Amino acid sequence: MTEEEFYGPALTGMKWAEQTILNIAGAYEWERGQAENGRTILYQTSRIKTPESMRNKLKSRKLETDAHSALTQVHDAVGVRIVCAFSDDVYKVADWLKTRPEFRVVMTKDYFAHPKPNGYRSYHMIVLLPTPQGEELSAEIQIRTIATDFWATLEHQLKYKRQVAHEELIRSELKRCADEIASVDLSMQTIRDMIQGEDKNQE
Ligand code: 0O2
Repeated sequence: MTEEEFYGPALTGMKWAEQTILNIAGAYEWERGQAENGRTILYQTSRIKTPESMRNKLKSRKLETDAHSALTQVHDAVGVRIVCAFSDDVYKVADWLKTRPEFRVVMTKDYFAHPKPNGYRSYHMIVLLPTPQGEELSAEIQIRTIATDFWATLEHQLKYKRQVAHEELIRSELKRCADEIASVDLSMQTIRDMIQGEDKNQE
């Protein structure tokens, strides 16, 4: 089933919402004039959730597997991921996004402050955007460090494998890597703060 067949006329507004969020986040550096210390946002990715993945999610929650459910019962049919270098930048970008007039932040989940038991770390925001078609659409913005994005991309592969040899070992190794990544993220942040502190002292 194609996106058009599954989401129907709502797809136009969904694509508009996806592009609007990418444009807003893409303007962060310019609006904040922070480029002199290196880019805060390294890259962004985005997607409209595939009909197959959406139907599986709805099925697993025992919900109707149609477009109406997809757009009202779950919030990540439209998803944008923002990847930063440093942990502090994740919160700077999140705080800035919360002030944007183009959408309303209706929910946040801080998996950095409260990592999942498997080690997943990320900052999630559910936003509501009024579309030019006069509807209100929800979208999920995930903000991560590059190191946690690297981890989540590999861990995500487990989800689509029905049978994985040595699954227990893989999960415990991933958890160990997640903890090491959290520690490296903290050290990198500390080193950056020291370097930038040096700059300020020399001014
Ligand atoms: P995919 O394939 O990335 O789309 P909600 O969407 O708010 O109704 P949910 O799904 O519990 O409820 O929200 P949450 O916790 O914000 O998670 C949504 C998305 O975050 C997931 O979408 C993943 O993209 C990511 N995510 C959450 N937990 C994990 C995790 O443990 N590992 C990885 N790698 N990613 C995670 P989907 O629909 O699961 O998948």
